Amino acid sequence: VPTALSPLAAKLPKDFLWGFATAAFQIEGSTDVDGRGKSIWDDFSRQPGKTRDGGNGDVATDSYKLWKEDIALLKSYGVTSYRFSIAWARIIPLGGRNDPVNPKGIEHYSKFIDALLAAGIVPFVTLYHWDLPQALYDRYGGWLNREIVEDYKNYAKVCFRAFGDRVKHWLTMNEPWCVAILGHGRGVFAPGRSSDRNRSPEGDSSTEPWIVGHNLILSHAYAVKAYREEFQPSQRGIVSIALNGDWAMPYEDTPANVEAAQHALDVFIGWYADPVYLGHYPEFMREMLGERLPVFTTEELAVVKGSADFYAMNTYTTNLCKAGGSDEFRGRVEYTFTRPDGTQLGTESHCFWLQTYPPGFRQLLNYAYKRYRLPIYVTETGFAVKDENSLTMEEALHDHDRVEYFRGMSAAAVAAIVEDGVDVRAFFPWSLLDNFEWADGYSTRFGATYVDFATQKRYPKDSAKFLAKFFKDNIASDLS
Ligand code: GBH
Repeated sequence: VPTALSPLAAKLPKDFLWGFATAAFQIEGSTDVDGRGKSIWDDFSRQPGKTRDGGNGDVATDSYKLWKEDIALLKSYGVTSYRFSIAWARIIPLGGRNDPVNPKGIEHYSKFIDALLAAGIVPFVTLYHWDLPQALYDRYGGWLNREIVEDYKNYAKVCFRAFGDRVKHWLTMNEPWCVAILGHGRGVFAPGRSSDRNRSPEGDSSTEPWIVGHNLILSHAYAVKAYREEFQPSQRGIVSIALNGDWAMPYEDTPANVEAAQHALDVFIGWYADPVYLGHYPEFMREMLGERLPVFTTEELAVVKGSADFYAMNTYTTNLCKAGGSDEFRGRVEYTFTRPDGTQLGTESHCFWLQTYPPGFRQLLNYAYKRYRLPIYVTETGFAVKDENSLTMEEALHDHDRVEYFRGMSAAAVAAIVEDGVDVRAFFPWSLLDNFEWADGYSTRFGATYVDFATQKRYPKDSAKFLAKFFKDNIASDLS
């Protein structure tokens, strides 16, 4: 398989980070081990009808127990970094600022981090990937309540204090859009709130997502302030927030559709990135939501603006955007993958929201770099092969469509770096393993490694081999 960038192109810099990404609830299992508190995903995923196949997070890939195997696997792929998340409820089982810290939780991640470093792998840590301590939801409604800002900050500080001597790359949270919209608008993710009474006994989809988003931004920003004041001067790490966002392309090149595409970017990305990097909500969101969009005080804005050291990009696909939609969660834009001539934009996946389209990724990198003006770390990108779960393992290991996806996405990143001058510093495919895919349960596989859930054995797919070779060939080393 040819993987060289091009005979003339320079190699990626020696300190370019590549590795896989995971999240605690999707891989750990062991939900009642070593003093872990409950998270909002525990009961949610155990409730009938919440996941497609009835799967829950009780075992997942058993990585709380099999962590040494996971590190051996990472090492076999030659990664230089690993992005994983810490379960808040393992560190502070009841979540709050006055609740006790669990030494066993600290110990687990501490030895995990030590083992990564011993294997030459840079730990890249997410503090919050959707597994809110249940106790905070029961106590005051979790992200709906401004109280959480103080509790989240306290949790983050416990982590900075315990791990910051060794962890130099932090993400405060993963994809706040998903927490707000999928958790408190559509109700498809925990805590499952929605105005749709067939789905949820409580919730108000017209107001709650915007309140939750606001509290997520404040929580992020005050945690970063604490890091910068109390830890960064000695620990010298960097911190950001991982934002989901896919490239938005006008369905047809008309002014209305060009505007629609910008509105999609405003709601998916700008909702968070504009306050954090530019110091204000997008004008379009204010227009769309009026008084439903909360307002930052001057003092808060000073904390929010500039509260990230780099841009952390989670991106999977490109959407064709048409004016005239009514869904506020998508910026009142209609999405499609079908071009005006009836052809599909890219290769279909197992997810309704995902097709392969690397040129859009290159455009998104350019857009984010121009607008937010910071180095970009690609903290997630990945593909679920259509109907992979109904294949035999032998068949699934030859994940051709995922190989082609990553071939295209890695080449697009390189083109953005080498030809467009975009400062991209990391690339983390989602995911190391097939794992608990939230509302899809185990019916959708995103792993570059196949997991046989009956035995918990791991088997590299062709895509893992492709990625390992690609980065081995294309990152400069002392030898090359
Ligand atoms: C990531 O989210 C997650 O971080 C990760 O935990 C997950 O396992 C992985 O991707 C694979 O799903 O059609 O308007 O409902 C993916 C980002 C953003 C993708 C929202 C689906 C749906 C938009 N997601 N998007 S909409």
